Amino acid sequence: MSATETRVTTRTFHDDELEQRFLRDGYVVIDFADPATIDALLRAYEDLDSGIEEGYYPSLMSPDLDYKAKTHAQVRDLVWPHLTQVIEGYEPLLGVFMVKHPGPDTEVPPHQDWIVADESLRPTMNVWMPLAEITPEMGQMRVLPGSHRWLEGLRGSPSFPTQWEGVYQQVRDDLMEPVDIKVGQAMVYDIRVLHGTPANVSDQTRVVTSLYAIPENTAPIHYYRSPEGVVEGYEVANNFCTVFNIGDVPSGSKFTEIADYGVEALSFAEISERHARDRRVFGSDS
Ligand SMILES: O=C(O)CCC(=O)C(=O)O
Repeated sequence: MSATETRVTTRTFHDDELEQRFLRDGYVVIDFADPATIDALLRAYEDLDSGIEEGYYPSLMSPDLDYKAKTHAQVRDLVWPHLTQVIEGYEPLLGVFMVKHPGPDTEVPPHQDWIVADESLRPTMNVWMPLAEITPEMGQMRVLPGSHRWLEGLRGSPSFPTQWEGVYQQVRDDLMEPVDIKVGQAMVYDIRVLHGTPANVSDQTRVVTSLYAIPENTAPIHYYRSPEGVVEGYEVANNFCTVFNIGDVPSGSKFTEIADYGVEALSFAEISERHARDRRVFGSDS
């Protein structure tokens, strides 16, 4: 490469083997953080009082803007130095705690995360890192490997129709797989991969930290669907996720409007077939 050429990279991971596993599955589990970082994150979690004592809450959904901004800043400062060693060409967008107090109503059903940046060239990434051991009873992560490549549809607030909503229980129970993530490890994933967590039926609170990252020099965006079913896409500020309240119309510059937005609903047989075909193409034995 000559000195005047610029290298345009669209790869995500520095490491070739991780990159291949990531392209195939949509996620990888890797050794991620040292005990001092985990202790510092736990201290931040304890110091920053969300005021929420029950149920499941990602700090993103707190109505307390000060709590959200402080949580974001602390998680970003502690987690980003580790994530940037693993992926290339990204910048941090939003740091959160994902807290699951014990309770039968704490399932996070299968979903893809909101679109927060253009995904046509590069995926948006998230790192999901337990701060203490997670047993299957505490709300362990489950995924549908490869689904980042073949599920379609826009994702945003307050709610969007999805291709799997009519059959999500069967998809969850028959196709999704548990992901074992030890303390010190993290799941780094393309936010389009279908994922979710069962209820915390243990007697302990589960605390996870999570940091979203978007490609460098990309404008954050958000899709909003009105009660009438009109979808609007907005370019939004970098701090959008810490100041936005779900249900509101986003402020920002509108770049698209789609009347009567809809997606093609898939049957369980169609989802199983896409999943099986994808695993045949990519192979799933390593
Ligand atoms: O923390 C959890 O239980 C679920 C997290 C999740 O699904 C997400 O970060 O999108």
